[in-house]
Amino acid sequence: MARFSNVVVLTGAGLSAESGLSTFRDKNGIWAKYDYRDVATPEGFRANPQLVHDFYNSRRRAHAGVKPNAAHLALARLEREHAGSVTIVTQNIDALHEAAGSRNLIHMHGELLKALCALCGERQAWTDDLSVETPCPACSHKGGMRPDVVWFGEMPYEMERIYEVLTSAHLFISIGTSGNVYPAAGFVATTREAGAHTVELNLEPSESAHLFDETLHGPATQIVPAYINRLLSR
Ligand code: BJW
Repeated sequence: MARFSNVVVLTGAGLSAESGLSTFRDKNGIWAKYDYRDVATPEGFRANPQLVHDFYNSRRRAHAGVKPNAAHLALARLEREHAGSVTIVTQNIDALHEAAGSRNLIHMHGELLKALCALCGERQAWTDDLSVETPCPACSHKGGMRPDVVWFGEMPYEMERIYEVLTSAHLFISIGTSGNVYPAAGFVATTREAGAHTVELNLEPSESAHLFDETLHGPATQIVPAYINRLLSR
């Protein structure tokens, strides 16, 4: 572990699957029920904002009962016990890393429990349903409220800070992501070029599995705590 001072962890939907949240591209995943163009693009939102609100309202309601699993807890332990730095870059919009106790966390695709006013740019913590009639608490206008998430064609959040941590990483761990969506899918190549040791922990080999120095395949609640135990005891 001594040679891995800076650790960067990229997480995806597979990490939260065993907490009861659906992934996107698995057989029964979200994209098997919805066309991503309707619910996860700015064009889809312009065409039918209420459909998009209903999609995120139902995910926000489902989130109320979910709890972090053993993999989220192991990552929080890594941050607490590792002598160097640990940064989690998550593609997940759920709040399970925070609930597990992770603090150095970047939500690159936004947060389900926040709303953004497209008219005044204000962000708010949000647990209720949203609709086209919801007034913005900051500017009072209706029609501008949207989930604070990053849709296809939009720039993911905090990219400058993310590339800073990626290029100074000694160890890069990718967990529960299929490697289909950029720029996150390109992070392994960036960290490799910068000299990091790269590890994939996923149920099955991802699209980019060949780019990793080490791969471990199985359910996150088993392989993540086991890998982190080994890392911390080195
Ligand atoms: C388990 C498990 C268990 C299951 N244990 N594992 C052509 C080339 C390159 C790029 C593009 C291109 N054409 C278009 C683009 C850009 C586009 C893109 O990548 N498209 C691709 C489809 C090709 N990207 C964008 O538009 C992004 N913005 C952008 O690029 O801006 C310009 C830019 C340029 C340069 C630098 C920086 C920026 C924005 C992407 C926004 C993605 N948004 C979504 C929805 C919003 C959030 C939400 O509603 O939740 O984010 S899409 C969806 O996919 C969601 C996820 O965060 C994201 C990634 O999915 P993830 O997490 O990988 O889930 P799955 O389901 O795919 O995989 C789960 C994995 O877990 C599987 O492997 C399972 O096996 C595994 N698993 N159970 C362990 N128990």
